[in-house]
Amino acid sequence: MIITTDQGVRGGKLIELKKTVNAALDQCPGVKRVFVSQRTGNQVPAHQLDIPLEQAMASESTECPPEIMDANDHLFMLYTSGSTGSLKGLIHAQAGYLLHAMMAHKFVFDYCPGDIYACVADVGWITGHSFVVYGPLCNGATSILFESVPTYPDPGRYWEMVERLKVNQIYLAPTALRLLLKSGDTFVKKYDRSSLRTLGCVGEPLNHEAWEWYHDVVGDKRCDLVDTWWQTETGAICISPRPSAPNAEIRHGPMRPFFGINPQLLNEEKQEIQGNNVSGALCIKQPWPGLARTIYGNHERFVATYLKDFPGYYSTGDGAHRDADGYYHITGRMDDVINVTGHRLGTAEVEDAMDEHEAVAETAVVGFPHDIKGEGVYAYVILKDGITEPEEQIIAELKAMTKKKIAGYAVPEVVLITPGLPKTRSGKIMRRILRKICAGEKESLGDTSALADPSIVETLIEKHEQLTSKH
Ligand code: 7RM
Repeated sequence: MIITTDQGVRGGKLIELKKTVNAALDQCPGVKRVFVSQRTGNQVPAHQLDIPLEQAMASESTECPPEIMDANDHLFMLYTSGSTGSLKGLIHAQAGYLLHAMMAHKFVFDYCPGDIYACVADVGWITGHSFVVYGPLCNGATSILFESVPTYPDPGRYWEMVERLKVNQIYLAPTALRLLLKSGDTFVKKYDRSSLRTLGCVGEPLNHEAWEWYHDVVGDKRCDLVDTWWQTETGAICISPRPSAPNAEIRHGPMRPFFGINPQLLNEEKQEIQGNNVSGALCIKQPWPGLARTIYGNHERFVATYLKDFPGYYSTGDGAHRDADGYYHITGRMDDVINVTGHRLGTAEVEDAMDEHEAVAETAVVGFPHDIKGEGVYAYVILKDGITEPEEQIIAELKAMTKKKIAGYAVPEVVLITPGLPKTRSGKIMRRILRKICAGEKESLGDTSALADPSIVETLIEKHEQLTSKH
């Protein structure tokens, strides 16, 4: 079995993790050797069974005969940090996981023999496991490994790769799109992208502006865009458009359930909400092949985290909307829902409305304690490069846009213009930190070791304090 950590598990957490693994090893007399790959250079505590992987590989043959495994034997354990709580070692098993990863790679991306496919995610994220390694390998695909950032040496990096390697399918995160669209269209247009057929995206809600840029500029309006929804725990893609399906329709949002997935929206009474044009807690009704089997060493925690909130369902923790035609749209994490004078607001909805502003590259919205309204809306906004319009004017326009597109109660009380946002390495905004900053609780930010660039926190605190001292 291979144990990996997602990118959130670094520094202090990595040491904590290795201590946990070492303690577990002392209890497992069956384990003979532990190969350790020192990728980050962190000084983690060693165990007497540890052998450096690189050293062991140097003396081995490159031939590896296959081993027959049982369907439910462990395939890998992925340690994931989550934004709160201690580390969870999620276990994925052999057959079900591989089947799901293989089918999703084939049918969602419309992978055909001979195609050249690139998933640019970090291998340490579940997206890398399922869609760089296991899914493509099961399909015998030509799969590109990408180990860099989208802006080095310049924001044309992905598209240069597409032209040079004639990539047919590309899979990336919304955070990369929002970063790249800041620099305009020239870096895209200077490369030949005619090989591209399917454009994939995963990790966070994909706002309309980024969807259109990806579809219209990158894909020249002729590629299928698959905004795919899934989680570490679900193993592979669960809700997404499927270009290979008969009568496939490609529109904005993650869309329809993948084979074997039965999504349901549940209300606060824990009942299924029937019909269309409704919103609720996104749950999955029956188990499916790719579902993680357990949290290593703590099955009770697995049950308590995923199966208790809505008895009889797997609880995803996300909110979703089922539109008039029965398609699904993710509205964000349920914990992030803001309650303004009794109105429940999904963060994705407000962000999507503001992202339409032509000066805006990216936004993050959180709630902050408000004496009268219960919670107020606080918006962090990153502007595109080269914007000359005065900030005051942009802020006024953003407020007007949210009012017009959603309602008066959705208008942000505060808009803070910032050069960056606190993100994990898979590009997820850590809203917990943003909530603490605007609530003035900078002393209790909690664990920030999962951040790609921790220095942004100081900048945000400074900007917030400047803004509040002005009022
Ligand atoms: C694959 C992955 C899972 C969480 C999930 C959502 C969010 C992922 C989308 C999305 C809106 C999407 N695994 N999420 N994909 N939200 N639209 N297409 O990201 O375990 O790291 O994260 O990511 O909140 O619960 S993960």
